[in-house]
Amino acid sequence: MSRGEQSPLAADALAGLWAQPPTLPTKWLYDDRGSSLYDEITSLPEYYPARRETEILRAHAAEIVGATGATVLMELGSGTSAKTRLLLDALAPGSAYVPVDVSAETLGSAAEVISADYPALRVAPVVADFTGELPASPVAGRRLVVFLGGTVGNFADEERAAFLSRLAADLAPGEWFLLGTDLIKEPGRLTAAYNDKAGVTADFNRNLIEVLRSQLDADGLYPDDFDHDARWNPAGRRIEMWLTARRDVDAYFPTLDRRWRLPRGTGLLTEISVKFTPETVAAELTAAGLAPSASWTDPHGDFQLTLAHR
Ligand code: AVJ
Repeated sequence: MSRGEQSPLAADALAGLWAQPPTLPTKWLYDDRGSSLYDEITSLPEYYPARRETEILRAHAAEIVGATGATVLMELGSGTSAKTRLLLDALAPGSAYVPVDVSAETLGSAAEVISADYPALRVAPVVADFTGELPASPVAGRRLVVFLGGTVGNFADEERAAFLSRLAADLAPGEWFLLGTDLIKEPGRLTAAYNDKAGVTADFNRNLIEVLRSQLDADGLYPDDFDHDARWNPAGRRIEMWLTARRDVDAYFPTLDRRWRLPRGTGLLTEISVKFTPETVAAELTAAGLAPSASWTDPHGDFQLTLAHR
């Protein structure tokens, strides 16, 4: 990097750490270690969303893919692609799978495993940050873009509206979008899902401090100086993950030539996870310029998949 230029993390740190409240874009939680910790989270007893979404896909994947006639399945934030297999199983032979993820390592190994298990499928991974624009598909064909896991809840309300509108604009008429959303439920179950007994979510959250320390060469930053804190914000209809300082934090970022102070008891907002009702999902898709055509929930009514087309 030439003089005066900043890494993307440095630019985000500069914009977020000194804001009130201090915050950082959630994508920095998902480095290779973070992605693998998130993977662990998905099998925790308290973390129901992944299991519920899998139940829905197990019951309805063929119906969903069949309704679209898509030959290209583009997955945003594909991670390890475990749930995607249920959709891939329903694709016609000769179709393509285009996983899109920020973690090159996660993407590479997932793509390799999928290629080996699905010889009739063309696998064309794209390393990209889809919080910007939708990456162009390396393969031609009618797309079904899927965004699973409830990850759309990581976007704040205005960002989410902008993201959905941009996505709608990038789809051609007749192309499809499948969205996974977690539903509002009893707050105790919501907070438990983000505050597991084994402490995996706490490690996942604190990993952000290690990302900052190692990638920006920071002095005076220690993951153990932060408590993991997951709160339900009923007005914002969202879970908020915070890192709360256990003592006065006084760190130095040589690349930014700046001190960062976080007084004991105050927090850094690291992730939000917005929760929905069937009505808010439909309203948001429609406002973005998409036409919701069907939706499915699990028998507990915990999670929802919604199919929409352009
Ligand atoms: C990956 C965004 C779907 O919000 O439930 C899980 C991330 N963070 N536990 C979510 C997460 C802490 C997860 N998403």
